Amino acid sequence: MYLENINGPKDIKKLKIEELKVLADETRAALINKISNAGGHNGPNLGMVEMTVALHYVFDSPKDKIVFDVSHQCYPHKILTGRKEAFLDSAHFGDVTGYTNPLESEHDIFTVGHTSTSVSLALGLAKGRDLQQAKGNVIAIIGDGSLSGGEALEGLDYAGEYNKNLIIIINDNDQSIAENHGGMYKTLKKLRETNGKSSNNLFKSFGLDYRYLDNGHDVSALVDLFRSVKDIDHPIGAW
Ligand SMILES: Cc1ncc(C[n+]2csc(CCOP(=O)(O)OP(=O)(O)O)c2C)c(N)n1
Repeated sequence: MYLENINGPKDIKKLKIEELKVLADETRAALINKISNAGGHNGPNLGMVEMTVALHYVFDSPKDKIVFDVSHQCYPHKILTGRKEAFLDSAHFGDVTGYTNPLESEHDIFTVGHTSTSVSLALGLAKGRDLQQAKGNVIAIIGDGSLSGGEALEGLDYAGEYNKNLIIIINDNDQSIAENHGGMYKTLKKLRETNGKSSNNLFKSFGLDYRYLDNGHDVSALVDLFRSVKDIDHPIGAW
């Protein structure tokens, strides 16, 4: 078992790419162990397992800052950043909350539960980094449902004219708490149907650079994608 030796991102980086797939499977098993016995957010977290493994493999948290939208999809992140007992051992299920919490870990940047916040929060962190002339990647993760909230749209608009490192991962699983409504969802559908090639591209319209990945559960493809955008010198939306 790899997971028993994982106490933070440094341990994940010791693994080979093929081993990451096994770690993802073990992380998913830990997740299911907790949510099937104690409840919690199922779908958002099951969708994030491989992505979280790849994020911590490529980026250097906490120097690189990962900002989750809503943060209800942070359970794999908690499992991989020193809090696995809260998912493996029923006596410790109550040790962690269902959202990111800086009191729990240096890898959690904000206490948050509202949708549509991650892009703006990440931009604030990026600006702070720039003012201090510091280095590091800032990564915002946002789902398709949260993308239509006003604060997310303001964040994307500002990101379009920002000129330093900012990576926005849009996790478009075509799922939300309820059905998505609004014109942007036609555009997102078109992007999914064309493997990101549709000329009608919401993110490019905001002035962002853009990459598309079809299979968000392919850990090796995710590692390649994240390596290709790590330390980028301008904002980019990675799908
Ligand atoms: C301001 C606000 N409105 C509504 C909610 C309720 N809510 C929680 S998650 C969610 C949608 C999540 O969908 P998406 O962003 O696509 O993420 P996914 O769960 O698919 O990863 C909503 C509306 C909230 N947390 N905050």
